[in-house]
Amino acid sequence: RSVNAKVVIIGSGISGISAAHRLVKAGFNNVRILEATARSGGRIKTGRLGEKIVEIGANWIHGPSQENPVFCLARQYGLLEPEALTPENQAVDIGGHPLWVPNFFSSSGQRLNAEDILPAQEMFAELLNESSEFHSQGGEPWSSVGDFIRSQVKQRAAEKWKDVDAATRSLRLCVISNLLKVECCVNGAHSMDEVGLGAFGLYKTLPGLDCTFPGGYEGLISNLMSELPCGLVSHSKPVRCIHWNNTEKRGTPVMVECDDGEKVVADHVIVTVPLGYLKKHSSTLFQPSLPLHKSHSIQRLGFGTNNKIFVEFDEPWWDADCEVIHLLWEDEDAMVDHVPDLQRSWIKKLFGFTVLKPTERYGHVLCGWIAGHESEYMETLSEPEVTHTITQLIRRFTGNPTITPRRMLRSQWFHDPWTYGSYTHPGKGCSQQDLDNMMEPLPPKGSSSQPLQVLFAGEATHPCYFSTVHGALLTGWREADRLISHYSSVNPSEISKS
Ligand code: 6YU
Repeated sequence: RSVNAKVVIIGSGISGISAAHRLVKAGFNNVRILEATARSGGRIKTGRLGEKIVEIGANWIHGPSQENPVFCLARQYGLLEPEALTPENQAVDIGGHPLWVPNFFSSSGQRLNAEDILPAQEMFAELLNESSEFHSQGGEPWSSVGDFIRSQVKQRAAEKWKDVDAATRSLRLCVISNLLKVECCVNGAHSMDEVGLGAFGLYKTLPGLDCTFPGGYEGLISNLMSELPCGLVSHSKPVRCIHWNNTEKRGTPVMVECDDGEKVVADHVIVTVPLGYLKKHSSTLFQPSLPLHKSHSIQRLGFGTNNKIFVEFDEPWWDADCEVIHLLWEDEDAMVDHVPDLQRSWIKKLFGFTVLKPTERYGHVLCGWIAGHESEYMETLSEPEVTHTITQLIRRFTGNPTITPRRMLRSQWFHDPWTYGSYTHPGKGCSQQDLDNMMEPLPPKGSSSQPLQVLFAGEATHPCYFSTVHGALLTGWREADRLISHYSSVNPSEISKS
């Protein structure tokens, strides 16, 4: 059976590709993807640091186990290492918090003992877990995760650490600052003061120990693309405006206007552009404008920046078993996760580095993580400036004035005009309703005009796996299924038997 309805998908990231894949398999023969850039993959983007494969965008399969469609596809395409496929790996359930072996360095050039850090780490982990619970309790005593954590650390430190000497207590509070910065990266937020406490628990994790793609995440994209008909994706084709409820051409209610002037008519459009792009352009992208509840949710949900800075060294300055390096600023016992002066101290926002493993494949490559406005400012600096600042930082924290990186490569997601940031988090005052509003098709329910003219997919539209590749992929399938079930039940005149 084939379906002739014209479906235009805007964006060739994982959600657009997965929607097209599903529709084509179900017999839709008039599907086209319009993609602004010259490549497919969007925020899945594999690059090179010298000879080494590095991920500029998505890094891990979060929760690689049976329920994760990215894991299942990657396994099917043979893209994973044997270890990731083992039942043991799939069964590990750490609630999204990786158990990496850490090394700690301080701003006065000291190596710190992991045992001295542990009480602060444990308290922070406990508070993150508690933060997730307000969602189901139906009340939020503080509006943001940052406010909650700070107030509770003050209270609990006064009780639990009352016999601890002042220097140790101060160090532990510096650890809290560092862990708040880690969370800014995890959430893609400028500060944890901007992440809503009541909605924090909406995000759900899957079992499985996070794994990577040894040949690059883009292998997933190229395998999926190879199963689509040739010419289905038009690259370098930015969309400027989606005219819905369009009466100009009878029968096709949507007209998509491209930057190059081409006008593409469609029965249905699936919009997969990132939330960052919607925040900036939704007032001109849709004609007529979006319903108010939808545009309010677009503004309420958060979309911040998380960037990576890859640095390669001739020799490691960290332990052989180390998986993550934390940099603790000794003047940060006020539990801060943002800096007062971007130009002078943006680098203080970088929480540290993850170590690329295995060493046989990567040599000595670290990935620095930096979120927020400090990260956006970093994007405006030249590569030599960033390299210089990173070099000074490492020399200071190790106390070794000779360490010199061999190469550097950083991402610049905020200055990507088709993304404007990295991924979605629930902002203050957000609730499940905002994610429901994000995925609601146009025209809204109850309207008398032709249904399902504009559908919405993309990571920001997933109710519990937002900010991830598997979430994005599932939203593409969800919107494809919406159309498939529409044509199998409601509108048989659109279906021609082939
Ligand atoms: C994951 C991970 N990961 C790191 C970094 C980033 C992201 N993610 P796309 O943007 O891909 O596609 C849209 C397309 O639309 C695009 O090609 C545009 O060019 C195009 N477009 C835009 N405007 C257009 C126009 N006008 N016309 C035509 N085309 C247009 N996810 O699973 N594992 O390790 C990471 C990470 C630096 C930037 C990530 C990770 C997020 C994913 O990359 C992302 O969700 C999907 O790729 C998006 O696909 P898409 O199709 O929706 O959009 C509470 C709380 C919770 C805490 N959350 C924790 C979760 C942890 C998130 N982890 C992220 C971590 C890393 C490191």
